[in-house]
Amino acid sequence: MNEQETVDKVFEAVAEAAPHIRAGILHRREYVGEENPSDEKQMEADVWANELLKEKITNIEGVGELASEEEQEVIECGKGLSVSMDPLDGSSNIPTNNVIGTIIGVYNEEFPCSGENMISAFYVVYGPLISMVRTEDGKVNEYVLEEKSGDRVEPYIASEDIELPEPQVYGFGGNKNWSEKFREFEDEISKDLKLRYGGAMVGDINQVLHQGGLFAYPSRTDAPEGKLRLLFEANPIAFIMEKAGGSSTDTEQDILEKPVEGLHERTPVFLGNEELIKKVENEV
Ligand code: AFP
Repeated sequence: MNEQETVDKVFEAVAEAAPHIRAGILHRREYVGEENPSDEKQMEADVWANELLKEKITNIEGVGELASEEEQEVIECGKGLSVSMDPLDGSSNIPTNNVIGTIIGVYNEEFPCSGENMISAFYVVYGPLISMVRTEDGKVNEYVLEEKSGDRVEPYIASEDIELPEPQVYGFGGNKNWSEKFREFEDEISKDLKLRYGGAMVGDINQVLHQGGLFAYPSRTDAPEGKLRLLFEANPIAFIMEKAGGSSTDTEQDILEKPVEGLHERTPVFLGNEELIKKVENEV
């Protein structure tokens, strides 16, 4: 199987799992009393989505290893591409029934490796519909999933060759612990753009992708590296944003060029229209 065929198989496996993940949340909304490798409380749904996707992805021929936000170590499963996953992004939105997602990155290098080795990325949004945004032939396409009989899921193209439009919205996380400098930056941005922040990266990013603007989870006074994980959240979304004509930074360098030291390391993240990323690099 060549690399593209493997990427397509991973996409199909995630599409097939997505309706089950959403349906399974109903009875898995309690915290399990454990923490994930980033010291965050795990919900039953986090553990379950991780197991479901792990089973599917590690069985794909052409996948050599899988790294998950919910697993301490890399799982070796054969020869081939490396897949990263955040099985349920934004699971603290589950109790209030707000948007959550799944984020996948595919690399042609062993973990831990930088975003420069990424060859494909996609994310699922569990909203009123289940949609999947993926990179394909250097473009960004959005699919809507329709469940058919049995286990079949049909992805229908909803938006093709998505390009970031003129900036309209922004969403910044971590506001209780922003630096003074970042507060001033936010104050300025809020004069031009409409605030849209929901607390799940995929949901907030999906708005920026469709409406243009800036998503950020900056360095916090109590957490200099911010909250988001480089491998599981920042890199795949940066890859998608850049293919949609946008850009990314940690304030000093392109997210995708950042060297990776640890599997679960965090980074400040800024993603969106190029002119806004330049503004971040000049002012934050
Ligand atoms: P959870 O998975 O713990 O809900 O965290 C979601 C997330 O990693 C990311 O999806 C959000 O952008 C960010 O954290 C939200 O963080 P705040 O709760 O600090 O706003």
